[in-house]
Amino acid sequence: MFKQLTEAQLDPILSLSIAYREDERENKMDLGIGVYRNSQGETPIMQAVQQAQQHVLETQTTKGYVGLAGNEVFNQSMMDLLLADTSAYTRAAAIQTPGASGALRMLADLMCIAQPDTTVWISNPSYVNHKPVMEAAGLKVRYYPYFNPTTKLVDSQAMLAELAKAGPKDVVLLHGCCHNPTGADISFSDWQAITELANKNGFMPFVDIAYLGFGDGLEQDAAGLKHMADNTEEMIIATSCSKNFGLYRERTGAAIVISDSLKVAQNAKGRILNLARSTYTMPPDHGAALVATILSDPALTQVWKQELNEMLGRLLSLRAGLTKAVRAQGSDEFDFIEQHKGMFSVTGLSPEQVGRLRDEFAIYAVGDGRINVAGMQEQQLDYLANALVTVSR
Ligand code: PLP
Ligand code: TYF
Repeated sequence: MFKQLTEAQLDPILSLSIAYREDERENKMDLGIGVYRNSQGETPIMQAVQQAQQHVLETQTTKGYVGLAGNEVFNQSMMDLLLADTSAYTRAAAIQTPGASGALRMLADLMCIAQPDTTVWISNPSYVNHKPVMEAAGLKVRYYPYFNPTTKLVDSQAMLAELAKAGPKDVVLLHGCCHNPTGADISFSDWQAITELANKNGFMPFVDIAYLGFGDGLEQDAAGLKHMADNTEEMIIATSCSKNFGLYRERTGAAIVISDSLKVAQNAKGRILNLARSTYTMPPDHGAALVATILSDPALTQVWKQELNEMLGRLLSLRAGLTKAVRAQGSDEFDFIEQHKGMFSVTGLSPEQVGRLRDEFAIYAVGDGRINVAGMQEQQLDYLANALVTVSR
């Protein structure tokens, strides 16, 4: 049966991590996979998570099944984080999923049942898994212009002109904040304009928010999403706790469906539960139990918010530091890095230049020129700046 299979395709980002691990050069830098690292280059378990873990350890009395929707306290917490104070709050339903990845797939499967001829519009470029996941579910994918390679910022005009062509059979996938891979985010007025287009032309917004708190802070990062949820009838959201709770391997995320009434949203949730049953049945519990513990306890919530703010502060200072270090090399070519949000920046380097970074400098960036800012250490910024300027000459 299996001999006839064509060769498996490697994930470009995950395989970069393997190559990095095997590199024996001492000055190597991993700017590949999107994992937050502190100034020691580590991804420690957050204090709030450790305390919640202790609490779960002491109070959990069973490992019996939880249920198809996972932890409902967690589900409610995700809606509180993303939709509090919006009109959508009372007409939304959430399901715990194995990471935002699980949410993306469950929501894609749901759309496939509700409207099989849906086309999902994705930013060019977008998160590596967006297209494969949508297509695996049976949906069509189309790209809208997004990134301006000259300014390294969003080309709003081109994006809005193209999105004006999306209609009732279309779904427009947006990054809630901290765009992966570019780091270039849409402005609040873009959120307003896309909301207006959705209402005028009938497409449904789909927001993937995997870096809440890594852009400008928890409140601001959800502002665009909230405006949209407040002002559209239907919208879907995939969200992740991998980055902002540091729970990567625990596979913790949620899918949220907003419709014109709670009844419709809850029915959609029920249909996702049917889909989950035929896919993985139930999501893993541990990560969601930790997040629910943290967000149900005001003191622990404070600890978490403070740590999240420290991570954000580090990202901002690395962005400023790298820009300054590049300037010290006599170049202003990378000034845009300071305007980008979150962990990533697309640098504009070609695959060949990325190859030179790896071969000549032991610096690992993704082939599309993306760098993970959190992978840098303060004392390496001059070395990195020199490498960037050298290969881009
Ligand atoms: N969506 C985006 C935009 C991402 O960057 C990621 C990557 O981590 C995910 C979804 C998947 O996250 P998770 O680990 O929650 O499955
Ligand atoms: O873009 C990233 O680096 C993160 C992590 O198949 C990731 O989103 C990368 C590849 C992948 C799953 C997650």
